[in-house]
Amino acid sequence: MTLWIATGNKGKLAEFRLLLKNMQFEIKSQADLPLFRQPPENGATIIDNARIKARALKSVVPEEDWVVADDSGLFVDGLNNLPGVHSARYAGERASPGENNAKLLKMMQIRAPQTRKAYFECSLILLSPNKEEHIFSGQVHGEIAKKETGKGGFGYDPIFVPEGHQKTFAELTDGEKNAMSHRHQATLKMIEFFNKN
Ligand code: ITT
Repeated sequence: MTLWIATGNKGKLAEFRLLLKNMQFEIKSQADLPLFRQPPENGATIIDNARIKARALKSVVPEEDWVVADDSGLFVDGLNNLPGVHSARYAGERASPGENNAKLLKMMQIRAPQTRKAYFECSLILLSPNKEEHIFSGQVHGEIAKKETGKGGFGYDPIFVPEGHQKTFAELTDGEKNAMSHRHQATLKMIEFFNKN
């Protein structure tokens, strides 16, 4: 069996490979299809966006294959839950992770909210060979750091300190982040689904 991961984000893909390493299926990603272009992610929620990505990839892979798409975001209490569904493009359409992090830290300075609480949420849309849809979600809670720290991970990892820790996700090892991440929580539910079916 083959599971396609509908992501162009190398950080996410690396995490999925680690999280799914004990599963029996072959893993492929849209990077194996150089001509594939992701459609615009214009959904109102992260579930909508995951569905857009999963359906687009499903339409071009062999019919007997499974597809999973991840849409995720960072929801910051003191910023009315922004960047949320806009996490990838918070500082503009082609913003780099550094630019998104800088904008978020700046917004925290300007708004000076009483709390720095935030959470990452990940929603997975899994499509079976006959396009049945299964949804799995996971969250990890924590706080926004005062500055960027650490070189590991990707995206907002240098400014997110998970609850009960003093280090940002980017300062933890891949294994440490994976053990508690939103993506891990959602992927565990997907693994449970595969093991039951
Ligand atoms: P794909 O759509 O191709 O999967 P993407 O990077 O555009 O890749 P999203 O649309 O899901 O992914 O956007 C999520 C944003 O949140 C993006 O900027 C990520 O870098 C960030 N993000 C998601 N999960 C993260 C994590 O585990 N650590 C840090 N940042 C994360």
